[in-house]
Amino acid sequence: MTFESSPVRTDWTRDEIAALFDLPFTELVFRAAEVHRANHPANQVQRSTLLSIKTGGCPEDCGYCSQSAHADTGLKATKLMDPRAVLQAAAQAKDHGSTRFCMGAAWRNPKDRDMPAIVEMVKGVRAMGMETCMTLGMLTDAQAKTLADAGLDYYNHNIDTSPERYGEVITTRSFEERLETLEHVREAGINVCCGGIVGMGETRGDRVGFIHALATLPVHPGSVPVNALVPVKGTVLGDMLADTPLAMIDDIEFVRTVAVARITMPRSMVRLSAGRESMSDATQALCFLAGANSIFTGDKLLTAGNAGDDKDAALFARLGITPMAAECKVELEAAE
Ligand code: SAM
Ligand code: DTB
Ligand code: SF4
Repeated sequence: MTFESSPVRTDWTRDEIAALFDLPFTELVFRAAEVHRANHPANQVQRSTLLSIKTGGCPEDCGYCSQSAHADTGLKATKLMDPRAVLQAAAQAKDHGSTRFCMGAAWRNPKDRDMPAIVEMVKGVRAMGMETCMTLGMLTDAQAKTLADAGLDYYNHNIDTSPERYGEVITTRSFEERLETLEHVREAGINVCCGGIVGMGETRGDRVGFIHALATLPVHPGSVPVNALVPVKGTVLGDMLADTPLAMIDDIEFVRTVAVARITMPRSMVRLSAGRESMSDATQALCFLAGANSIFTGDKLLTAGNAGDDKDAALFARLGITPMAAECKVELEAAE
């Protein structure tokens, strides 16, 4: 398959991005759909599966996260899983049609003593023919190289929100530290997966700043997860939303965010991520029209619920969407 690819720009200005957000809704979605079709197969959606390989007790204070030790969510902390159990879960995900397995640990950063088990997981999942992704917190350049040598395909590390809002959501690490880890990952030759969360009570200006930060990275992330906040009781932001339900993101504004991500980062996979469980089929359909072309499958994300395979199979059938094969990415790269 060949595509008439859109030019990839990393010099977007905030004004240009704000102007996209301001377009009449159908005009914005139409433009995003055009960019999507010029760069990706229109009715194919990639499926990735998540596994929490080390849950809870995290020293970071991310205001949205059920796994932060600063939150009071009642979540039980666990140790790092045995690689054999991880490989069993990956085999099950593959049986269910997933092509990428994403392993997440509730760490500020991995300790060097954890790396051998992590490397075993990456090698094992890769040997099954699935793409691998890890999200383990901050990495040194040496740790990024170790992961690259193990064959890791993607590393997820989100900027989460605009640089100016960041300090209100997380105080234990800085936006700049996020960028440093992304640089280590890029320099090690691992594909970057980087996005964030909307619906945290941020302003439109923060959403502009969030997309601007992603679209002006030296290289666009290969995958851009757009999460809608899953409000968890006992977290700062979950409790804030329970008190002020009006702060919850409206579906149309969520679709606008997806559309602007698609237009500004034409070649990236835009992933409709957390929060899908509480979205209507119609909203998800609008997201796919606006250029989202990847989802998380299975009935669990890391700790929160997800739509589940049966619901997703029904949604795909209803919309005439087919699952994207892993090779598709290779075709896209070859078309460049
Ligand atoms: N500890 C690692 C880190 O922060 O980089 C990896 C795991 S962390 C759970 C991965 C991402 O999940 C976060 O950056 C955030 O964007 C997303 N996330 C976490 N909790 C969420 C929630 N309640 N709703 C939506 N997205 C969430
Ligand atoms: C991402 O941006 N979203 C995924 C993945 N990267 C690791 C995680 C979503 C987590 C949702 C809340 C939970 O399951 O605890
Ligand atoms: Fe820890 Fe990641 Fe949750 Fe932040 S998002 S508290 S770093 S697990």
